[in-house]
Amino acid sequence: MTLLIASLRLGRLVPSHNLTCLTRHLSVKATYKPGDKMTIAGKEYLVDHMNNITPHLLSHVGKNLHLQKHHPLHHISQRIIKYMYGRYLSPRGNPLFSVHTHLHPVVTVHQNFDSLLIPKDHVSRRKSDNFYVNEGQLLRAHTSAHQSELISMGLDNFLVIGDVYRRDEIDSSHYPVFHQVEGVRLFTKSELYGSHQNMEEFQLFAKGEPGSRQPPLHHPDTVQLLETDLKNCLMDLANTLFGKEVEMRWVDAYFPFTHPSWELEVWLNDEWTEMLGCGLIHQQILCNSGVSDKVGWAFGLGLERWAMKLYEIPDIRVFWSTDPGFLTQFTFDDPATPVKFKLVSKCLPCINDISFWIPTESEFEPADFYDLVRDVGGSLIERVHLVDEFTHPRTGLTSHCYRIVYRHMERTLTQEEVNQIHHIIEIQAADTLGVTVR
Ligand code: FA5
Ligand code: MG
Repeated sequence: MTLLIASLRLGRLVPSHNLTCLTRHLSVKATYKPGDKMTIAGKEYLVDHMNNITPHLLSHVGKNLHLQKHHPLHHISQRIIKYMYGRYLSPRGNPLFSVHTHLHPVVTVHQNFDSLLIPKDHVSRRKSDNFYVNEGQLLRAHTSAHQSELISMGLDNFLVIGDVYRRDEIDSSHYPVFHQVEGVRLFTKSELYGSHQNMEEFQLFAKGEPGSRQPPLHHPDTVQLLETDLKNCLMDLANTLFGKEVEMRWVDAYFPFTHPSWELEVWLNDEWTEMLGCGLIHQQILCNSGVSDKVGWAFGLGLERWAMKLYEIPDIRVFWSTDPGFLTQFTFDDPATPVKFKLVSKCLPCINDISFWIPTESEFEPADFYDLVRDVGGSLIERVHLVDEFTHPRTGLTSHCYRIVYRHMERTLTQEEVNQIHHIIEIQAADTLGVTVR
């Protein structure tokens, strides 16, 4: 990353006459070429043509905010663990759930997609949506990537907590790196129906076609019991963390790996915000993992969203701040300490638009532009989104206009500072994406 940008992030200013040499430096941006080795969280990987991990993104890997002692993501994950430990106990009074917080973020395409029955042509596999290391490996897009291997290892009740990576748009509740908590709970027939006197009369599965090779479908009673246990678990978690009055609602959803599936939304920053996805684990996944005699549920929640609600943090970028004004607000040992985040200063944003013609012969993806903007502007980028698109009636050329909202977390940026970064983005976009800035 250049001196200019690094200095801006540290809150210092570099005189504008440095701009020419800095932009020249930027245009020979370091990227990995096929055959190169890339070190990710202490492990070396061979890069191929699929690699799209930018240096800026790479600088986030291994930070493990969820493991940093006084970080809000650590506090809230401790509270979720404590809640799950207390809720599900063995007959001897020990917690049923095991907790996995150190699984390496690079996973195989098989783990992230195939093991979860995500079809080969599913849009979620696209290069424009993920950060690939090479053809066979990527930075996990969700903690569900670990479900199958942990179930195969014989685990019935577990949480996975870790960093996940997606080439999403940036706004106050989306960031390309965030943290998820995955919960999985499996039941044998006697665990699910054990409390019924006439357990023999109940069935885990509905009667299928004789001789069918399809995995069995859940019996409607099984669906009912699993759905109730899952939803109560998650609503009680929300009530435990946010209080009894919190407004929430269930929305039907679709995931290839659960059926039925739901999302839980909570009223946050004046809108309904999706806090988690969940559902009953597709029986095929359990059969493939060697446990065809059990049924179960799973959920995946976005830790930042939960922490934003709990601590009233208005912007997801705040979690990456190393500013003492932020971190000292969370310097306490008991994770249950009630605290509401106070914005150190609400610095004003600066908004600049960029318009360009898309090259006719290229497969231009907005995600490539979003990465470029983030790579140049780092944490100064609050939001980048497409505001206008049109095709010229005569030339057939398409133009995109993107709005970039710049905001420093600790001070107000000057228009001149923003113009410098904006100019570098224009040069880089022309250089690396082949667009023609208008
Ligand atoms: C999933 O990732 C599924 N694996 C969840 C799941 C697990 C479903 C197990 C069923 C069974 P989704 O893409 O909706 O689903 O993400 C889950 C949660 O992560 C969201 O509800 C949201 O809270 C959070 N999230 C998603 N994208 C972002 C983002 N860009 N920034 C911050 N949080 C995000
Ligand atoms: Mg979702």
